[in-house]
Amino acid sequence: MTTTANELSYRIEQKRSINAEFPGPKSQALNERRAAVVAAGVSSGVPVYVEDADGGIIRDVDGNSFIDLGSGIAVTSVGASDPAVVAAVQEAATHFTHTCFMVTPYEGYVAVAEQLNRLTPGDHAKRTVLFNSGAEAVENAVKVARLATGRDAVVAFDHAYHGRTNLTMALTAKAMPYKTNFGPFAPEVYRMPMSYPFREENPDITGAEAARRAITMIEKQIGGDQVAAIIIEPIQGEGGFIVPAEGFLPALSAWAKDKGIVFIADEVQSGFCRTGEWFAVDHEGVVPDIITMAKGIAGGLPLSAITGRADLLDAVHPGGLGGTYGGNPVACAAALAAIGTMEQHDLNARARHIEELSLGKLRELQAELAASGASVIGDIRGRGAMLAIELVQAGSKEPNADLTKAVAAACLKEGVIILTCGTYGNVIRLLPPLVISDELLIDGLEVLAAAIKANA
Ligand code: PLZ
Repeated sequence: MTTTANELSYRIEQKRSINAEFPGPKSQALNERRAAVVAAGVSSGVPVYVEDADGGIIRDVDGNSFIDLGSGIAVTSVGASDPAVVAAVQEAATHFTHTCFMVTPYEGYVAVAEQLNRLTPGDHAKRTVLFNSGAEAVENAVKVARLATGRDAVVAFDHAYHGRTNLTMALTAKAMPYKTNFGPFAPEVYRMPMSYPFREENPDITGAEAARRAITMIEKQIGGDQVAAIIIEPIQGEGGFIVPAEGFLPALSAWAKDKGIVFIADEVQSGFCRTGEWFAVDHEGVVPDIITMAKGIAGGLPLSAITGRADLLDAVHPGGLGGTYGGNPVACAAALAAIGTMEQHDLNARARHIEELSLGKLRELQAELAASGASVIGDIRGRGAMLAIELVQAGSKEPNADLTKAVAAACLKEGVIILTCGTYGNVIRLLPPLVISDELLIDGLEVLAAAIKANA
């Protein structure tokens, strides 16, 4: 039986409350300690330190309560302290925190694989392997594809983000900050044009035509029979929440199938109810050969996975896949609990509700701005609780990164945590926890609207 989101309950008061001066003294002291010991290469968008988090609220060490519209980059979909996840973690940790599945296996790993094989698209025979991070899942999906096909080339897309390890840096499109000076990069990675409806030269190009454009380039530059895998985020995350034109993904996956190319959907950011379906490919009925998952999968614990066609995964020799921590027992317990919460509270429906509520408000704002001669919202897009607005110089399509930064800063000042993204740094993205209350979400959206109006 499912219950409605109205029956969600919270431990911390779900209310924004900010002192005029923050970071407060405790966060400032921590920032000083940090500067002396933590490498400068790791930066944080928000200068306060967290003490507690629940539902749609993050509370800092000085008692400020922020509205969380980022979910730790799409991770805490069930909240940062979902009672079911917390209880499962506590129970699992009481028994054992680690044994290594490659040494002495345990049930949790098998149970997670059963759930992922059930929830991922397609009713073909599937196999699953568990890892720790999204990048590690991507690396392994490519390993499997190369072994199973005996081919080398991997196709990725413009605006793609797949991680920060060597191969996944190569797959990632954006140089700064992800790649600059970190090379040389892994070979045999080819980049193809994405379907990016807002920025197409020909605004009438269909999804199928955009797929054909990429396929023609693959055929010319690589040859379809040389390609091991095509990897794509069905909705691109860091690159700007780009939703390809309808028909793009189905055409690409159909062509891949025809050529014996492994079609990998990177659902690290878009998976697990985020878009109002279990996976973003579900919106167009696309069935990937391998799907990569992480982030939302385990309610905040580090866990990632690849699930794919049994014939591909089982082609790998015993011992060919693994890792010390992959499928850690505490993380597996958290994943089983998080999936339970998603089903119990029907978080897919909740994500669709968030979409409806937010899009209405954002479109009103766009019209209001246009009427006042400040049309800085170039595009509003996304699905479910993975929504974005692309900011431009008024009346053009010129990216407006300065405004984007100013808006995020203005929101933070009012106690609303908002993330930005995009190849051109001009996209505001909304990734609230799916358990956020309507009141809190509306409050956050109103702060966002005011910040855009004030800075436009
Ligand atoms: N694939 C689609 O979104 C991670 C990265 C933030 P890891 N996205 C957030 C940052 O600046 O590091 C991501 C993703 C997609 C792969 C990854 C990589 O996942 O768990 O960060 O390795």
